Amino acid sequence: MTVPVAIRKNVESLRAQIRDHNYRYHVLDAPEVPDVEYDRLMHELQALEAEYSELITSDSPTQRVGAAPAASFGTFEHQLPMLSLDNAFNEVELREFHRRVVDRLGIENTEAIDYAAEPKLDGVAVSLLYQNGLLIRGATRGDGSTGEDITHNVRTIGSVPLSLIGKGFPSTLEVRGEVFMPRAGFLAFNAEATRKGEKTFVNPRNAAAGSLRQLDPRLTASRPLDIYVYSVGQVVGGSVPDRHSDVLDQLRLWGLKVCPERKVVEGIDGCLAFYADIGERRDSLAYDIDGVVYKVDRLDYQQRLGFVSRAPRWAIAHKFPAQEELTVVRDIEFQVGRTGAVTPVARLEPVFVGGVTVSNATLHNMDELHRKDVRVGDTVIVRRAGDVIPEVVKVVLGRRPKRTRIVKAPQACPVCGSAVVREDNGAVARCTGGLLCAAQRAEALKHFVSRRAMNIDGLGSKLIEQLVAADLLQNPADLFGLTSGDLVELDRMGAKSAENLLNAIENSKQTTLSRFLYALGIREVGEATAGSIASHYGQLERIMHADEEALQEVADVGPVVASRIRAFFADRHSQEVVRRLIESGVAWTEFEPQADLVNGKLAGKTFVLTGTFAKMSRQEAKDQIQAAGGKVTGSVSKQTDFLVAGDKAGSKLTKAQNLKITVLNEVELEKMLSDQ
Ligand code: I6G
Repeated sequence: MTVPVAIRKNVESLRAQIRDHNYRYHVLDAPEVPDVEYDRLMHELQALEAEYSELITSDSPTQRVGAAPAASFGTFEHQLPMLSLDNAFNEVELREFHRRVVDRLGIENTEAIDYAAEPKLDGVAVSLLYQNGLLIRGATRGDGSTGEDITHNVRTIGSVPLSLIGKGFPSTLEVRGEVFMPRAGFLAFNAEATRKGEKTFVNPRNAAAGSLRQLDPRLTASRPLDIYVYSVGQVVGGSVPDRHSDVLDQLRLWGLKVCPERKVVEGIDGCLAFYADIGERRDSLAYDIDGVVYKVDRLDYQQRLGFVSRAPRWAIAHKFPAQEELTVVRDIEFQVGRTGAVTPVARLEPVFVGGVTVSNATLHNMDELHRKDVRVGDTVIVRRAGDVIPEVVKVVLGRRPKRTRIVKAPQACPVCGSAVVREDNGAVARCTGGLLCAAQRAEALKHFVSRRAMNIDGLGSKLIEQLVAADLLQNPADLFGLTSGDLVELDRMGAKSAENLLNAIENSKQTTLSRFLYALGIREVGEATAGSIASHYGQLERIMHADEEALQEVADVGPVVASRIRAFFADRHSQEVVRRLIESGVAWTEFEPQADLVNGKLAGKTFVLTGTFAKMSRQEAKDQIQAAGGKVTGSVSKQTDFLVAGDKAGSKLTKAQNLKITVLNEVELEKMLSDQ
């Protein structure tokens, strides 16, 4: 049966639309239609292809997960070897690299070298081969000469185009890049695997490698994998631009996804600034990286520089300090947190990881301790990523000594001796001592004074522990009764430090309702929830008297949070603390919420703040926006209404501009706030 021309045309049109949506979603990060519309187009195409199977082509968007499970992977010979990169572990080694480049090229002005810089992703290197614009092969690096044929698996990655778009691509084009699993996808995958009692992955890199190594492409398709391409390999029947940075821009126009953090920098100072900038933002990137890569931008220079053994002379990976290391567990002890949760903590042989020496690592809770089966004497992998508390990732079973000690959950609180109960099916052990427990008291106070809560400068953990131990602080209200006579009795506290601290305590009294609520440390009430509640009610009295049903009208507040808030304010002791705090002079501006905020300009508006502001801190800006009914989130998306950009705004600004989001400066924000 011949297929009617109208059907053929419809199929072609559906494919073109789906490819365009894919490109906008994955490569431009600016989807144009909601997911339901995409799904509708896909279903329509699937239905037509089911009816007219002769229309199916290998690059149809329906054919990502085509192949049946394989018995093993075939091998694939790389036409051009897939090289590795030399590493620089510090500035001296980087400078030596630059010096070699300059000397070999015989260039006088050392700043005259442009480098194309980008983050080095922690994933799996792959090669993608396009023939006449169609993806015909995907392969791993392997030993550099021979890799594994993983075509069926790479085809399942949404951001890998099955066919190139645009014009002028070479008839044979090989691109190389890194397949990775974004952190959010990795955490969600592991959470689901834990829930199902299945194997979890140690880190996103292993998750990406394990997912690509599946013999059944349907399994790979179910994993949240992504790709950034970073160079070209074989190019036949066409050409690419003569600068590496332009090559990447061209690849993007052909539909391939390149890292948005890439940048051309000048000379060694440019490289170092890029390294510092990415290093600072490392933890807020959506994916794990282990360094940055610099490549001499001019391809004619690359050609002149050539290769040494298996690495190019024109590129180097500048590594960040390792985030994972091996060490030995000396002991496992229990710490009591603000809400009484008893957390197992591994005491470790000190080890240098993530740029600092680590001697303690959390084991999170009893479930984790059992699941990971960590014992005293074990060698473990410890991870410290950015400011996150170091954690024990897993035990290296091959190094388990004959004699190890298994640690059981305590029956009594290690600090106050109160009974410990088990919650959440035994996962969480909790001390029942409440504020009678010195540990819970100290933690509640540390939270109360913290930067995002009452923001009392100079009152660190050690000092609070001393004040609690000296019985000078029973609860947050006692802070406002401290005298310089109390303070000078403490270790290493002179009259001047005491005076500074008392000033800081005094200055903290003028606050916002949102900060005050957050500072109270009500269980499940984090900063965002406190902000929503404060905006909704505007006045503390109203919150204290709201019932659970009313509380659930607040965005983000469900039955559990509502019951925690109710229970907190129903408690006589909490009421007393709140009363004393207010009597001591803790104050904020109250407002009429419904009239002001529901009709106010900022109600329902979502803001993202980036860069450095001249007059106010980012936190102050956030507080003011929330107090005016707006919402502040951390990342730019199509849901964002305004990006407020301060000095040195980076990728968020670019993203907002791409998404055509209104960008405000600090002055414009102030005006908007004062117009309320
Ligand atoms: O392993 C690599 C990671 C990132 C690379 C690489 C890269 O560029 C951003 N570039 C080359 C040329 C090579 N390996 C060989």
